[in-house]
Formats: sequence, structure tokens, C-alpha cells
Amino acid sequence: MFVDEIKIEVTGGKGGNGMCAYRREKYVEFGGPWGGSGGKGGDVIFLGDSGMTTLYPFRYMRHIKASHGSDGQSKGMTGAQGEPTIIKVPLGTIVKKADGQIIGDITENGQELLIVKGGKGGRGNISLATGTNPTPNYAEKGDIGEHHIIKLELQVLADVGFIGFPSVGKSSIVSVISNARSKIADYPFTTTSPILGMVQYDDVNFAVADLPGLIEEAHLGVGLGIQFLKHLSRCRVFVHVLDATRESYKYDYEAILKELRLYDPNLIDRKEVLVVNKSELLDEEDRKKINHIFGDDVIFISTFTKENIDVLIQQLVALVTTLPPLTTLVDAHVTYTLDDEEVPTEVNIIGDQVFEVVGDQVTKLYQRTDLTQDESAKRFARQLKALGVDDLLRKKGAKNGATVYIDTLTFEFKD
Ligand SMILES: Nc1nc2c(ncn2[C@@H]2O[C@H](COP(=O)(O)OP(=O)(O)OP(=O)(O)O)[C@@H](O)[C@H]2O)c(=O)[nH]1
Ligand SMILES: [Mg+2]
Repeated sequence: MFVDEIKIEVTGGKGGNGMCAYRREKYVEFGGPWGGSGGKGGDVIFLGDSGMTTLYPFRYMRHIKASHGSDGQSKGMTGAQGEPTIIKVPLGTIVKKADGQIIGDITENGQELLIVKGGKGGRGNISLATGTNPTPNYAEKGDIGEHHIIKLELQVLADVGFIGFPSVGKSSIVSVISNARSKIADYPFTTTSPILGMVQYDDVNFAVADLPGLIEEAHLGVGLGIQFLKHLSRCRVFVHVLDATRESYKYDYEAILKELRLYDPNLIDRKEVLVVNKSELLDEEDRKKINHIFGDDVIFISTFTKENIDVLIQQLVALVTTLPPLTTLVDAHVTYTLDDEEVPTEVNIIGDQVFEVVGDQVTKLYQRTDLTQDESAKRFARQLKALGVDDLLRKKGAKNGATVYIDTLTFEFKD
């Protein structure tokens, strides 16, 4: 099975809670604040790995989490940071958010892509001390980690892609020129998923992709359908393989081009090398006929007699070393930051004297606050006021005693 699309949940680690503690030392008369801050939660990071070719290892993964930061300690000690979770993915993996927005595109070995950030650690009472309140008797809770449902898509990254009808010998050629070992057999659709191989010639290395056979109406889902055509969009060169034993060369050739065009008109402009395989079965007359149709550039090859295999490799080397790289889907590797899309603070009326406060800042403040500590609850009320929440509530008609929701919290508005 070839897995090339996966949906997965990803959550950064929660930040550790800040500690509320006081100095209790022999000669320190007024025990000042002594509680350290919580450590940051771990991030989830994807790492490009050229050794992987499928998303198969993800098939049973439902939820990737990073570890939590540790809580702050007394004596001002900060809690340990949560370990990042580093997940290896194959090159050509595109990571999208559930709404289709691209988080990033992994194209290089060792490339890192930040998927979700861990939550900030809560501040301990040392860090919360101010001039007016030098010894706070509360601490903050750590932030929860970011959370996303993401989609992983794999588009094979190869320099050269092999196209043609089933059984024309694509896998046979790829096996002869590269280290890939595809299954070879004389029935259609032997190859059911893209296979990657590396070709080494002198000091040039390039990747080839053996793809499943195409047939007419593949773009409508016939045969193995179009699900593999998308892999072609990243190949710089196509090797179009015709079969010497089928006399309908011209028809076959055009049928394949038609499928490409119907799938994506851009594919038609891609550099193409035309080969006729099983050439040991052709006599001079046949070759002339073929040259008459396709011109003299067509290469007659045979994986049995190895005719012109070296010519094919040399042509591919010349092309991959001179053609410009295809532009990747996204320019920057990390295009995504949460800060860009902060939800502003707003008050919604949801009933008679019932209001809901939304917004990232408010929600974060709430999650940081340990409401079981009286002082810290009072501080939260002050912070809401400073954010303008009280004014917004009043503007929306809230009166003393109105019910207000923030996230999972319900409280009474005191005006
Ligand atoms: N006579 C002859 N037969 C060949 C040659 N190359 C491959 N074949 C045979 O053609 C048949 C199909 O080969 P494959 O390489 O599996 O063809 P494919 O294009 O990958 O087929 P799909 O994966 O089904 O799309 C096999 O029986 C091969 O042995 C050749 O040069 N000469
Ligand atoms: Mg094959």
C-alpha cells in the first residue's frame, strides 16, 4: 500500500505551571517571593528524511504530542522545558492545515518545519513581583500547547518521471538504470505505487520515479486513476515510454499526452524524452516507420539487449544538470506563525444579559490564571479591565449581575 495522504492531530506540550513560594531562610526576615517559572512545553517538528519514500509509518498515528514543560520549583528554579517531538517525513511532504492553508513544504534532507509550538511556561511569583506588589501570593499556570489537525500530502520528488501505458516496460527501464527494484511482470498495473530510485553516472546523481501505468480516461479515475498524476507535477523531465510490440504508437502517444493535459495543462510543457522499448523486436522497416512519425530524436531501447540504455542515461544526465529546478510550492520553509492571526478581543451577546468574551489574549490570560487562588483571580479581573473587556461589556449593554462566559469560565459581571 502506498499512503500519500494522511490526516493527523498535532498538539504542542503544555507549559509548566509557575510556582508560588516564599523565602524561608534563617536570616531573611521578610520572606520574599521564591517560586520559579514553569518550563516551556515541547514543540512538534517535522524533519525531512531522504531515506523515507512514503507516509506509510503514519497510517496508525492519530495524534502526535510533545511533552509538557515541568512546573517551576522553589528557590526560583525554572521547570525543565518539554522535549520537542521530532518526526521524520519523506521529502516531498506538504503539510497543510485542515482548511487547506499550507504550513510548509519539506524538500530537503535535514530540513526542519515547526508544526505546533509548545505553550509558554507560567510565571512563578518571583517573576510576577512588581513595585506595588513585591510578594505576590499567586503564580500563573502554563499555557496549553498549540493544536492543529493537519493534512500530510506526499508528492514524490524526482528529477525524472516515467510515463506510458501499462506493461510498456517502465519498471524494467528504471530497474536497469537505477537502484530501484520495482516489480516487473507482463500484466497491466504491476506497479501500483510510485517507486523512487537513484541513478549514478560519473559524479552526477539524480532521482527517477517509476510510476504506475496510465490509460485513457485515467483523469476520470479509470485504471489507477489520477491519484498518481500529481507526482508528475514535480518531475523536471518525463521519459515517455512506448512499446515496440504495440503498433498503435501514435495513438498511444497522444492518448497519454491527452491524459496529462486534462489533468494539468502545465504538464504538457515539461521536457520529454521519447523512448520505444523492446527494440530488439523491431526490424529496420519498423524503425523507419517510427522515425517517420516521431522524428529522429526518439531513442530505441531494449532492457533485454541493453540497446541505447547508455544513450538514455546520458541524455537524462545532460537534462537534469542543465534544467532549472522547479519552484517549490512555498518559498519560505516556515510560512506560518500564530501571531499573524490573533483573534481580537470581542464581546458577543448570546442572550438576555448573557455575554461571551472571545479573543486570543483573553483566552490565554484565563488559561494562565489559577482561579483557586484568590489573589490571582483578582489579578485576572484587573487584566480583563486593562484589556478593555469591562468597557466592551458595558457598550453591549451588560448590567451588574450579567452572566459572562470566557472559554470554560462563567462569572457574574460586577459593575
Ligand atoms: N521483449 C521485451 N520485453 C520487455 C523489455 N522490457 C520489459 N519487457 C517486458 O515487458 C513486461 C512489462 O514490463 P514492466 O517493466 O513491468 O512494465 P511497466 O510499464 O512497468 O508496467 P506497469 O507497471 O503495469 O505499468 C514484462 O514482462 C517485461 O519482462 C524489452 O526490452 N524487451
Ligand atoms: Mg511498472
